[in-house]
Amino acid sequence: MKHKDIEQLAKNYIVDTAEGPVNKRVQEITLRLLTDLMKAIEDLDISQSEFWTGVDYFAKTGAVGEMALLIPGLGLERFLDIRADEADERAGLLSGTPRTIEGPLYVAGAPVCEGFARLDDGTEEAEGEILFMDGTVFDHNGKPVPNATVEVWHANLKGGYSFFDTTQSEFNLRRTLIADDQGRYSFRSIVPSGYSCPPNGQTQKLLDQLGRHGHRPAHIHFFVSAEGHAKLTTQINIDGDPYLWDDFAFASREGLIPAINKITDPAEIQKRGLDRPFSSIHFDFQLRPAEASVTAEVERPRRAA
Ligand code: MBD
Ligand code: FE
Repeated sequence: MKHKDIEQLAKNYIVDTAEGPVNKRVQEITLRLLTDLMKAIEDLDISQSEFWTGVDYFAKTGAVGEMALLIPGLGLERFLDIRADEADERAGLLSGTPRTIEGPLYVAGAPVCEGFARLDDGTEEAEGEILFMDGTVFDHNGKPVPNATVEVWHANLKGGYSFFDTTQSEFNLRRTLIADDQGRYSFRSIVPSGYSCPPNGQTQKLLDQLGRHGHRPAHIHFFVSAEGHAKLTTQINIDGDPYLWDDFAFASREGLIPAINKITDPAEIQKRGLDRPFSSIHFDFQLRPAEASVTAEVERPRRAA
């Protein structure tokens, strides 16, 4: 079938059939996606069996709760960020800490702590490397933002996230930090491991067909927000991870890979009340002004506990 005929057919099915009130935006998007899909079926001569395999794939992926994992794996979540960066750039607002994807594993409602928090419940302390991280939240003029909110979440040593990994304690490795009156935050935790897609899951099943791996380098997620500033969604990477520039979700960015320092000085160790060396990361956030909110606040379904 010719593309022109496909366009007419899709319009017949979606537009000409309307007899009640129409949500024009939904109609426009549905028509476009349907038309493009029909063209792909035609151009690639997708068989009926292949078509139903695809339908079943998406149905199962949704049923097991992996749609929001497949999206970053296909690069779509990163693509949305590239477009948000372009919009900020057009508005003259592309500054501050780079954004990078949220991913599917945020959970709202983490305990709120002022200034400092310990994120880990101690169960992996002996096996893991103790991490201290601290920094300041600055505004676009380089002024500290008092009492900024820093939400932080990361994986454990097995690459699992509490809530989704029900073997972990409630809100393990998740906190909402309120920065002090000089915009400073700090926390103690353990250095996380990288995440891997469930090996028998739906996302990995497609990645296998594409000859791709499903690994992420070790990382720590943040939402940084404050009144009058655009909410920042970002991550930092743990430097040295073999997957640092080979992330299945394409989220690594220059500017988000702070130095991780091994602290061996006995005086520093004692000061933290520890008996062995630990790792330390210093990382400052810089927020963009609220006018950037055209692209700042992303609404999506999120888990809450
Ligand atoms: C993660 O931890 C993550 O951050 C993303 C983007 C996808 C899967 C797991
Ligand atoms: Fe993650």
